[in-house]
Amino acid sequence: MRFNEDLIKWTKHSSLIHWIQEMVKLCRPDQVHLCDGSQEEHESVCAQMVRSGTFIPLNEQKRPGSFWCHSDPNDVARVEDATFICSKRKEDAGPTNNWKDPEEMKKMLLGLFSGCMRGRTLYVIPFSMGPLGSPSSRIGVQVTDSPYVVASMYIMTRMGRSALKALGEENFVPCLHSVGVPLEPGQKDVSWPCSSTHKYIVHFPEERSIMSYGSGYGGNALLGKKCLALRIASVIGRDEGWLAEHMLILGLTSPQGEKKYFAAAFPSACGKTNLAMLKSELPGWKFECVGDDIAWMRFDQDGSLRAINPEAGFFGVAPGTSFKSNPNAMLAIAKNSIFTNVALTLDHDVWWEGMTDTPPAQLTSWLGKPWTPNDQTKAAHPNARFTAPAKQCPVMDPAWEDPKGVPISGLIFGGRRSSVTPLVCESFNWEHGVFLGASLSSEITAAAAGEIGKQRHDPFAMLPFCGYNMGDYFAHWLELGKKHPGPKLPKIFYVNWFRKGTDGKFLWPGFGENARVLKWIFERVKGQDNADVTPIGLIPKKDALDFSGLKLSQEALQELFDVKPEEWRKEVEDLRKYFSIFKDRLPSGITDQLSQLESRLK
Ligand code: SAT
Ligand code: MN
Repeated sequence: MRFNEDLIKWTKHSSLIHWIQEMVKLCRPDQVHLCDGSQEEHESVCAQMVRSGTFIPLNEQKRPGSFWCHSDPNDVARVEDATFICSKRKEDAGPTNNWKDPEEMKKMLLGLFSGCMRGRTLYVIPFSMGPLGSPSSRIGVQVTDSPYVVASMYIMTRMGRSALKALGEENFVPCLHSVGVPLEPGQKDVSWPCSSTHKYIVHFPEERSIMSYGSGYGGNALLGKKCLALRIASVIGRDEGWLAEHMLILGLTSPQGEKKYFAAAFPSACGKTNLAMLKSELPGWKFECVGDDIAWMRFDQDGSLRAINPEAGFFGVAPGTSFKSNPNAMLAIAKNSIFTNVALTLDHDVWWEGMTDTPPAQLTSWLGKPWTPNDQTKAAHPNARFTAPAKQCPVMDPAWEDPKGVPISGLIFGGRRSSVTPLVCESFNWEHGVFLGASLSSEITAAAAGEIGKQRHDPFAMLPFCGYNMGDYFAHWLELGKKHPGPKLPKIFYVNWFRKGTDGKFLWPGFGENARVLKWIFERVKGQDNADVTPIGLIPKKDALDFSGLKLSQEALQELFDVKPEEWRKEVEDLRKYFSIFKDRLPSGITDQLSQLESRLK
């Protein structure tokens, strides 16, 4: 095939050339396309999807350069049951990951991949997670038969020839992906091909490679994101002494002009994107965004924890996003964006629940069917997504692409808890903070296929994303704090925007008002003496949280910070049971913290 000539012109990386040739032999595509990453190429891939019926172009006047598409109704979220960590030893994947012997898994997958791209084009996407050429960045090369993936990776990563150049002859992460629907001669394609029988999202942490089969959806198919930047990167971070986390990164500037950066972990679809680009309701306090989903963090020589955002775009939950809840996201998606599983308006713009108070009178639903407000179903899927270039967000931090990363002063964990945990609390120290991260639990959201609303433990919001034994991961966190003691070690906080009152309603307005909580956190990292000690951690002293201009009843305030010992004793019991799944891989630091919490509650 002709691509070989280009390939050797583009790179001298012999094992990369060999790997690509092997993948072509295995998958047997009709054509091979090496992605150069140019805008012309992006436009032509999108135009081709318009011709094939995958994409509908949006109204050029309203949303230039943008497209609407809807997936197969069975391919709308990450498939955690079908996600595997295939380390050599089962214990190294740990009790929170699905595991299969790597040799067996590979054998089975090679069977599935064999000839899986017949009738299709195989695209080769070299991509950089992290700014091009930054020593903290990692290069992956994804082979895929999905043009939707190519167009999305163009937005989400730095991809193409520049990434190959940055790679030089260093190691890369091989990422093989197929939608798993070969086309027989004359067979007509569907608009969203995916396998109805086999889905596998598989990671080989020792050889640092990824194979994903059968799904075209975001987290299953854009392999730079959850697969590389979290699951594989967490393993690399463990081995090299840094952290790959499911965290947004934001910069906060006080009215006095002082700036601090924070990184915050929340499970998928718990408001990370909203917090990352928050429009402050507090006069004078300015928020800027470095990233909305993933942080790679390492300590520098001065003992500062520095964070980079490995991504170049946002793959955010659309429903609930509006000019009220997140105006900066709305501006970021004003052009050059891809919308998946939202509703389409008659004049070819997009709509979703929560975008406006009243829905348009007539829509095409995410299922591609006519929809009116009388319909009982939702017009957009609850996990519908926008894909938009980060640089279009009006509040990107000036340092968001700084290869050195930004210095982190505080780390924040949060989950969706209707009771028990208060609006905000601060850990007593690093070890206690790691315990707070490990104790995170949250209600399941539509971001993953599963029982929505059910409470589950989601340590560090990394449950679906940690590429090794979660017990070892806790130990890694504890170890890093020990290695880097001193004034620059970030303080650790826990927040809960989702606590409900006895009436079942949210106690806290959330969104822009979360700025008030961030302000207290800012003051705490500056060393302000405005916290009270409780058995579970430090909470704001009375009147230390700025509630100016906010209508909040005295009872609501009381309930937001209520620490009920009997509830917390239950929590301890539940955590003890949960942590026992890690057996001998649970570090003593965590058990010590649990016992200390228990005795403080007495
Ligand atoms: O995993 S995705 O990238 O599809 C979104 C998420 O769950 O955070
Ligand atoms: Mn996420």
